[in-house]
Amino acid sequence: MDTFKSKVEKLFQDYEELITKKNEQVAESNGVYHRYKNPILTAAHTPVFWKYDLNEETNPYLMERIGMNATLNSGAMKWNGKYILVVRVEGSDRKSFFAVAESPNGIDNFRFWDFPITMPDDLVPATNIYDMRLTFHEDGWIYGIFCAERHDDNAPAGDLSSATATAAIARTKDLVNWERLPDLKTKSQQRNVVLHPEFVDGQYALYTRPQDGFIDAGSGGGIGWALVDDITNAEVKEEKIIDQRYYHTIKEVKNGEGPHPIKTPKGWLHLAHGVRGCAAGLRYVLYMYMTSLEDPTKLIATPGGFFMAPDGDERIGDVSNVLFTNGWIADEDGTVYIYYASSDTRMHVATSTIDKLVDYCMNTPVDGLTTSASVETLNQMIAKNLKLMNK
Ligand code: BGC
Ligand code: BMA
Repeated sequence: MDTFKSKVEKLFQDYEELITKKNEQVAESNGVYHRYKNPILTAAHTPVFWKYDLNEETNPYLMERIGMNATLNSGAMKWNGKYILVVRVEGSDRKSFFAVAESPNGIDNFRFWDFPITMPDDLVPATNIYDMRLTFHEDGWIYGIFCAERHDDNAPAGDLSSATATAAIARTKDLVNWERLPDLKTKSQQRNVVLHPEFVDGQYALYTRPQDGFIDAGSGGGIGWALVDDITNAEVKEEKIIDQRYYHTIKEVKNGEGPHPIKTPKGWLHLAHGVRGCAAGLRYVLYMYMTSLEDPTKLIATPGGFFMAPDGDERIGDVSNVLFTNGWIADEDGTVYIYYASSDTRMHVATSTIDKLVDYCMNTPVDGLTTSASVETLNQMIAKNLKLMNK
């Protein structure tokens, strides 16, 4: 008999089955990284007690009362031996908020903490917040830098779409209680701002992404770098572009830093997203680069092309043709867990190692920016290989 109680039990059973499902590496690989069979988080992974009122008197039909739409662009860190994601959860009302999910192994069994993060507001409350980058800074705080979006009140009456994007800054010691610091002051709008984990010349260092408007990266030029002396009143006075955009590349229209870079003996390893326009809209892919340990504004490796692009089911979602990343974890044994979202809908993991990623960055040919240069690079490799193959 389907009583209210048994229906609730079934909801919880199905939920447990979903979130404890074992994940497996996909067999095919290009040698650089491995994808996994199942997404690690979807809207269905949000707890039953977030969606349903479990009281029979107030919800006799056992209907969802609060809809969850997507789990996407998540910050990541290893913390107390657990793989932690600060997930961008989006409700059916289009608002996103942050919620912590943790896993014992980084690839499956991600479970949300009971409550989402209650993020304090800045002086002017934001309408939406999203895409947090986590940084355990050497000053001892865990920082979250994320985008705060507000309606642009200078827009003509009736324009309900113009908005402003600002980098919001908050810090915590326990991922539950967050201290909100004033939003970053800069000349332009900003998205994809990321805190470097170390002091540089005694200052906080930020990766920035200056933009002309809410969507248009325009004259901003690419991924920037800025030093800030006081993080509790952060202001960008000087911004230097360290990773530029170029015509007819995967980052022609926009690019933005992903998570903060990983320190390796050979340099800082960076993961970023690049955007190009096409008839289907914007296409977002992931790419990598490296900067020097001595001078983190200096590029030392710029592998050409994308590192990962939407594949199979990843291509389809609320905003199709998008891979986006703002979290990765480098484990003690050198394994790297890359957390990425597909099409603004669900979260995935891919694994590689620090050594492989450094090798990828150092030995993937750079983009010569023309078809002739690409063919020349290809010919060189073919000629060398045919010689080896004694042909
Ligand atoms: C969305 C973001 C998106 C941005 C620019 C925001 O309203 O929430 O996901 O990146 O617009 O398109
Ligand atoms: C952006 C990002 C993400 C999103 C992407 C695609 O500008 O900041 O929030 O994944 O657009 O919609």
